[in-house]
Amino acid sequence: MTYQNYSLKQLQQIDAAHHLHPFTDHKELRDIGSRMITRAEGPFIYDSEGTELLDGMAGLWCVNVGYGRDELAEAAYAQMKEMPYYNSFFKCSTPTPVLLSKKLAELAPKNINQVFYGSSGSESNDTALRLVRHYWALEGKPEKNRIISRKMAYHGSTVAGTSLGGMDGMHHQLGGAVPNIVHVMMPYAYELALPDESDHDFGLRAAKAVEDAILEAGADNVAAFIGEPIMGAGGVKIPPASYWPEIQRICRKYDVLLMLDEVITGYGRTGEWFAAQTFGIEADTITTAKALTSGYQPLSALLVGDRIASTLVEKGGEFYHGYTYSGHPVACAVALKNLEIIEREGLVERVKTDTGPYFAQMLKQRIGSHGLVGEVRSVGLMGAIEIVKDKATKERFSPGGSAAVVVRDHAIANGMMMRATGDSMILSPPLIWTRATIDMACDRILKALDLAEADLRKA
Ligand code: PXG
Repeated sequence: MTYQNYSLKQLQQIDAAHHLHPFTDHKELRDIGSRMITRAEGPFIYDSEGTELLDGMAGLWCVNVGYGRDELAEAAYAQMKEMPYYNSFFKCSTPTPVLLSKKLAELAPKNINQVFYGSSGSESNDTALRLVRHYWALEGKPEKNRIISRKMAYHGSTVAGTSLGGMDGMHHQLGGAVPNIVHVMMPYAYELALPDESDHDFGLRAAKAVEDAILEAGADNVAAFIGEPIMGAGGVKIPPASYWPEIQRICRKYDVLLMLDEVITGYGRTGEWFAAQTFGIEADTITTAKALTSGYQPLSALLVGDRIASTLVEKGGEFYHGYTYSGHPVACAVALKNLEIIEREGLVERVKTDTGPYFAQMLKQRIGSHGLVGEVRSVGLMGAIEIVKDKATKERFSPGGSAAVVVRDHAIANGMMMRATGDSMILSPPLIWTRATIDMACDRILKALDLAEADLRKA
């Protein structure tokens, strides 16, 4: 590639003239110009000006094995040379998705043994929605098709993903969502628990909102409940321990399928291969993408439980659904190698027993005591820092979300790439982070918090 022949300014001008970005105010971007990320190695990314940033977000919650893995490039190269593409329609298959499916069936919870591929989390959620509704139709209950989701959920950006998700701004731009999807409260105690309510009781109340929605519709009209085990884009909202077991109990009681969206939590992030294992829940579908290839190739895998799969196989006939790139051989070759690296380096176990607990401890001890921080929370290597004006009363700076942006800008200026969502600062680093990397991140975040506090208290 010859981008080196262009100056940053030139690239920014071309970017502004021709490139529409995701989730971006284009006027604003055109005024300031994009930061051009040109290189990455291990836990670091580098921009065109040579600035080094510690990547606290693993790209966009995906680069779990870190950057610069020659093995992944070689796996893609070898597969492209041998056979870059063939489809898996029309009674054909190619070897890499076959072998990846076997591997995923081994890693997944034991009731899950089948995989349907796409190229993104959004596509996989579209597949999941189609599949659960099709399941009930095949079972002779086509009216059992309502899906219960949650406010602030993120399930992707296609029409189905947006409809399943609970982001108001996205719905406002949709001009009509997929019908029969309802959204109930999210299980986020820090903001939504009543003054004297314990986390445990709040978790049960948040689960009760799902039961109420089932009763309101009538259980015969409800196909499934969908949720991220930990809400990611909504701000790393970690539910109380009482929540998921209660959701499972409610779903079983009313024969409502349980769909987990593990696009962020899958493949080691929470210290288990899947957060279903972290929370001890059994799901009928698990949507995965992102870290399946550590972001080196676009690939998603919907893991389909035996209950749905056997109906689909035995009673389904042809399922009129699939993508050109379902089971793309190159993406699947990269996924196989990526999973091999995660296993060989013991990254899941390391998050569970070493870096995850250390991350939690450092967030609490070093970041949690800062004057701008209302709460820190984490599971495995997925965490958030809640920015407040007043620790005691939980009062926020106004307008909502503006303070976290100030912290984020200082973080980036001090070598720490983080994301701000609402008033939450988010961390979801590569699983290769060591204790030393966590220390480095905390140093940089503390500096950013100090600088932001000076700005915010002065303003
Ligand atoms: N489900 C979940 C839980 C996700 O986090 C998707 C589905 C959709 O995946 P695709 O591959 O279609 O993007 C996601 C994606 C953010 C951010 O700002 C998060 C995502 C995507 C873009 C931005 O945190 N998550």
